[in-house]
Amino acid sequence: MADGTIPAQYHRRHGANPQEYALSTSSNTGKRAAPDSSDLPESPALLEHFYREMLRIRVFERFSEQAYRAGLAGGYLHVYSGMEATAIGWLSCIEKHDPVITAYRDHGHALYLGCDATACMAEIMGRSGGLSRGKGGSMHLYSAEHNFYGGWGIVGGHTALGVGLAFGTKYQGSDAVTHCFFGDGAANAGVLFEVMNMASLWDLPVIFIIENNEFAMGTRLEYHAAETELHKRAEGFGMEHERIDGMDVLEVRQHARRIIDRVRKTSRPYFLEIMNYRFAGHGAADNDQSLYRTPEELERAKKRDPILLLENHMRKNNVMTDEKMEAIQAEVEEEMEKVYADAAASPKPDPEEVYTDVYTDMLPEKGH
Ligand SMILES: Cc1ncc(C[n+]2csc(CCOP(=O)(O)OP(=O)(O)O)c2C)c(N)n1
Repeated sequence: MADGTIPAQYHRRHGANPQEYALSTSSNTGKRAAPDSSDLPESPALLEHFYREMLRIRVFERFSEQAYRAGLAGGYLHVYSGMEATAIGWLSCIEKHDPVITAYRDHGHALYLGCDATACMAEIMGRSGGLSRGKGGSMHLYSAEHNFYGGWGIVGGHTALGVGLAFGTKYQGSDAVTHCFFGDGAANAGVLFEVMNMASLWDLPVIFIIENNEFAMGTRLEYHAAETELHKRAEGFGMEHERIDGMDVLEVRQHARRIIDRVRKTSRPYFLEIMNYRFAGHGAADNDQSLYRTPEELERAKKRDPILLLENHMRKNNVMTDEKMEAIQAEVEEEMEKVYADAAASPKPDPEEVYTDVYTDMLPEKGH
């Protein structure tokens, strides 16, 4: 609406400004002390690293959308724009041997974990140089080398795999912690409740991370969740839980350090809800966002763009000049232009590839 308020039809019963969901505390750890990120002892080099990596995801995905519109990317494409601080702040604190798994909104996680950007783009374009040899597309980035176990399209389904990963590492005697990301919509999937129970019962070192971007496709949180503080669901499973802000990369990092350290030491699962906001449509084919949000709401959310927040932080603390920021932006643009061109030059997979990496009886030599 013109005055920036959210029309009543976008609410069910709470009536609050959807971007003002309360941040709350873990029931088990007392009051949540919000960290003041301006006081964090992060080095200028680390801030520059975060800035560059958030831009890399943002620009990479702009090119991936370009590929989709140009007909170079088939299937689905879901971008992470607005949510970058969550993956980066969190994954900056994990150990190399920690498994990571997520749903189909997976570009940011893959890039930050070190997957080659050209291989990621080639995967999105269905090329043989792709991370999954062009057979998975945007939703199925995967790299065992980086302990990144996908990239999954069945909403909520991969949470069972996440718990399986945690079971596996514990069984092997490793101190690894599994980081299992999923959306607020996925938090309603029945399988999640089954595996939360197992994780708690068996003391599995897994962190369930809800990336609550306030929407499941075009369905707002209030419409799909009877209790909108999703983290509270962990109560029923005797698990520690809390909700934090996911727009400030430094704040995410500070919480991540504390929580990951705790899970590594205790081998107890943790249920975390990170509040962020999706700037783009649900997927590249979501062309009518007016069905579920107003332009004013989006505009207001963009005032807390994670890239902007970090720029402000660096300016305020004299860590980086505007000229330097512009230089990094130009470098990232140049990098991703090349990534796009190189990925597009990668050949399509050999048709024979259709029979590799699949479990089937229907092989040509069997006469099918
Ligand atoms: C089991 C299942 N049901 C429905 C779908 C269709 N679907 C794809 S994405 C999506 C919404 C999921 O939203 P959320 O978990 O919040 O993730 P986000 O897209 O916000 O990252 C749905 C219902 C699906 N892929 N799998």
